[in-house]
Amino acid sequence: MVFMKHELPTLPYSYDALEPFIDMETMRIHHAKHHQAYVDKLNTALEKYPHLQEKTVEELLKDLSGVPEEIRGAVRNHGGGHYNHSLFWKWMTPPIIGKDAPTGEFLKQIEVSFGSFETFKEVFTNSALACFGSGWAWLIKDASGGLTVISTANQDSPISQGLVPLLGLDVWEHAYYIKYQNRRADYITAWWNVVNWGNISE
Ligand code: MN3
Repeated sequence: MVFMKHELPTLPYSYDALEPFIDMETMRIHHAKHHQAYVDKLNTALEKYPHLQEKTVEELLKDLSGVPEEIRGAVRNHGGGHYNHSLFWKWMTPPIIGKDAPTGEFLKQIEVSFGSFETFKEVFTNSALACFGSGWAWLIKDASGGLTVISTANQDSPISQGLVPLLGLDVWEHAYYIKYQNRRADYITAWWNVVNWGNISE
């Protein structure tokens, strides 16, 4: 049996590609240090459990109760960190003029669920601001297919609750402290400029 180690995905852009909104130093440390640490600690947690090494991180997180109690917390935290960040990088892109909002069917779904794109942004921003301590704000699709905004603590992933994350924002201080210090609101405002609406609409 081959031990399929979890690996740090390469970024789809360079560390300085999201400047000036997300700075190069933050991106470098966030990806090469923080995300790498989640990957390493997930692999370490799985060392003693060969049957779990064949599963994808998504499969592990969707069925945390199937993970032995001894490593459940580690899989939830580090597996969640690995999975959430892998999505997070893809949800961002160097800012493209004129592509700063969703279009087509996805825009329609947002309008049905929130009334307007501007209202959605407000609801999502407020959720990201209100998230106490470390966590994430999410746009998710629920079981009935409706779109909702939620937040989760730490690295808890919506997929562990049976929800499909369509967009997520990391509001851990490590995501913004170098450039924005305690100004989470400024980080969120800047982040909207680098959201990859093309990717999310798909
Ligand atoms: Mn992070």
